[in-house]
Amino acid sequence: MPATATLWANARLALCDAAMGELAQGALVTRGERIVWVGPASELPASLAAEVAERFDLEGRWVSPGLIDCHTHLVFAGTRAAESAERLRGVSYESIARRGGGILSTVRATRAATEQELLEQSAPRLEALLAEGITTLEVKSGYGLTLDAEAKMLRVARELGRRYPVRICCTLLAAHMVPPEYAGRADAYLDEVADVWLPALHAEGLVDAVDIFCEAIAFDVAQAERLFAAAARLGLPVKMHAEQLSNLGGSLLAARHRALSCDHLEFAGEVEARALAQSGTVAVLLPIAYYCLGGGPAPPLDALRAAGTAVAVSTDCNPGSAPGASLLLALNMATRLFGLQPQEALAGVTRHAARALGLQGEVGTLAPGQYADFAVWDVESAEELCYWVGLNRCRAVIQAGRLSREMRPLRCARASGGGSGGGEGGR
Ligand code: DI6
Ligand code: FE
Repeated sequence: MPATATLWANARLALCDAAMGELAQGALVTRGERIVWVGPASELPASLAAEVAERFDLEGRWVSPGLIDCHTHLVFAGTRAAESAERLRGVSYESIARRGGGILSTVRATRAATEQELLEQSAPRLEALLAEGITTLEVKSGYGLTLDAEAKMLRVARELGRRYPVRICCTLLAAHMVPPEYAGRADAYLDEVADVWLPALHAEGLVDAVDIFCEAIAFDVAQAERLFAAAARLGLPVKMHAEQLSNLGGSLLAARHRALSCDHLEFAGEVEARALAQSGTVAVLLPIAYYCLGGGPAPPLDALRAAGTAVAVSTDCNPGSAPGASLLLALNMATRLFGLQPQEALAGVTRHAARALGLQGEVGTLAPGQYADFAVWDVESAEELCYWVGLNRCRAVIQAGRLSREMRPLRCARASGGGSGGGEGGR
């Protein structure tokens, strides 16, 4: 039988299992796209060692699952730098939205962009995330707000997933804002999205999940309920932007519908935290948006901890409230601004982020059967991952079993006749 496996030896493994365990002298074996074995190097079965065709010596480096950015609006056109400057002069995010700026300003730019332009403008943001060890990310629509423009955004997201070594989950967020064509007719718009656009886009294979912005400037709880019912009819999971700027009770509805995640949550409290824990809904915290909107209450971390809610951390990469494409920065901010411990933050961009996308059986932990998605870091620990501000210590990225990125070379050798020593070169 030909040797087909790859051994990743001499690693410090952050398993990101339920106990957030680590293996100091660990090894991983991958075959094809999957991990087939993880354990202490000394316990590698001889039968498996015989199958190893290629051996990487990670020289004691720290290895985590590939990071997961579970909430982004990465595909959009233009910027809103001028609005950001206005906010610095004291104009609020909501008042800019109410006069037709904000999200609707990005809607105008995104509608006007061709598919190619949208792809070219979004690619650098994706590249920045990939350089930080991200191997899975979610991309939301929501800047098209016509059937065609929403489809265009989702096709661009799918195309990015084909062109780059990354798994992209596409979320329909047509319920992001009421478009000008439906001004004053939010119910009619929502019903069109739920009853016509969602089935059509789903039939085209463009939708993995459905999201809604539940907020006074966007949609209310009754509208969210109708959208979630439509998603359920198609067997699609749901998510919600909830309790970001006020508390409308969205997260309680999301919990009743067993949403994958409820995101933002600055205005949530103990009742919401318990409801999310009971429904297994992940609380996704978005510290870059919190930072850029300039304060207000922080998400109720103590209540989330007390309730046992799974907490994820994400960039929210978008042109308005979170113009940033750095999950490492979000990690640092989650610890500094929200008080997460580094191990909680690491769980938030691995195992819990996977759950926020319904992918917990596939990614987010280092375990046999999972996709072989992992990142090699020039750091000592999770503490160090959250510690640097604007310094990327990612050394290499492996996505679906393939070395997709090598910032600095790893030591690799082809096993020839059983010789799997750590010699340099060999590739
Ligand atoms: N909440 C957010 O943080 C983003 N969308 C949303 O519903 C902001 C989107 C934007 O300002 O463009
Ligand atoms: Fe968002």
